[in-house]
Amino acid sequence: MEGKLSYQIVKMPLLMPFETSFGRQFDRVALIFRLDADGITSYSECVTDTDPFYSYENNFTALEIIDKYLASHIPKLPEPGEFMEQVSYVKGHNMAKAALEMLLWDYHARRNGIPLDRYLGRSKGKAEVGISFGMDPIETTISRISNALDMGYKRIKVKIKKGKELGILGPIRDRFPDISLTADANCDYSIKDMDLLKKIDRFNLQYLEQPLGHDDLIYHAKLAKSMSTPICLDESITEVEKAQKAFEIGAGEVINIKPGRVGGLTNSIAISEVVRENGGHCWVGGMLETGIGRAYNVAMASHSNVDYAGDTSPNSRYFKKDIVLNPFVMKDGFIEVKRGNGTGAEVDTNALSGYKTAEGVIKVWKM
Ligand code: OSB
Ligand code: MG
Repeated sequence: MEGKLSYQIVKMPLLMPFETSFGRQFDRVALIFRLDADGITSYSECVTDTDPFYSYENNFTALEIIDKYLASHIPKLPEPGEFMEQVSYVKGHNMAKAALEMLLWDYHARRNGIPLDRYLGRSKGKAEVGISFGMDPIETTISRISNALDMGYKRIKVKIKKGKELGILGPIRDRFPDISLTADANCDYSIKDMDLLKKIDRFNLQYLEQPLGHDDLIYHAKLAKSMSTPICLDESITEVEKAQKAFEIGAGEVINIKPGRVGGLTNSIAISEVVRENGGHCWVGGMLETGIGRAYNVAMASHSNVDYAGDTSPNSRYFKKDIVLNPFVMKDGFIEVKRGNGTGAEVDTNALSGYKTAEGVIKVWKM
């Protein structure tokens, strides 16, 4: 059997800059993988970017880890779960692992002639959609929220940072007293900011996402006990066992499952099981993916263990032109998942070439 694993790096300008507590992003520099095997072509996206600001990984560490340690397992086309066991000796580097694990999900789903969400199992066939707003002048944010609500989004999330939270959340709550609203701090606070964080309780958020350190659970548990707002963990949950520990010590009631952050869809499903067993809630987040990466998130978001609206907004809001020909559209706050076999994404190879800044072949094989 012949096969090839290759990659392209694409630099796609964002329609609007996206500002979080860790910086302002102007483009999405995406690392796209392509697997050709048995006449099947699969694409996946590594959620790393150029900088190690959300996590320690970036496009270059991911490429190196894939090239040096992970790619050698691909020619045998293992099932995704099997692949994850084979590469468990590599510590961390979940985003790199996820990029190949997802390729294998798409490959096997296509080989079996079924859509990815059905191959994952227990699909609801659709995903409830929320939207995440970066930090902008408050009038801009308010008008964007108003548009998003008109479009049918089920939940509004805004980025906050230390010292700016009251000025962001106050005016939004005044203007939209009843909407499902959440805030994401991307680790900007420390436990010493407890008194400030408690002031957030007055805004009646559905949850507060990742207020404290990227690898912290203990102080989140301490904070969760002193706030009425439920805590949602994003950065801190990098493994299935961390999700289990989070529930054991009460570090949060909600988990933002990002398939890229947790090493792929096998671990995403396992984390959703932990959430269900512990009576928590979960939803599927995003990393400003192109239409290639988004498709994996949407498949996971349709899993019946996922009970809250995700950051799975159609990415026409981020890019003027996507690199897939059939990007998801939202209707009445839901995305219908089914579009054909595997992820169903039809990659626009012209658009891909247009955005390309680098490419390479990682491995070619004949068995
Ligand atoms: O923390 O959820 C986050 C984007 C980049 C890095 C981190 C995060 C985000 C988002 C965007 O909130 C969600 C999306 O992809 O629409
Ligand atoms: Mg987050």
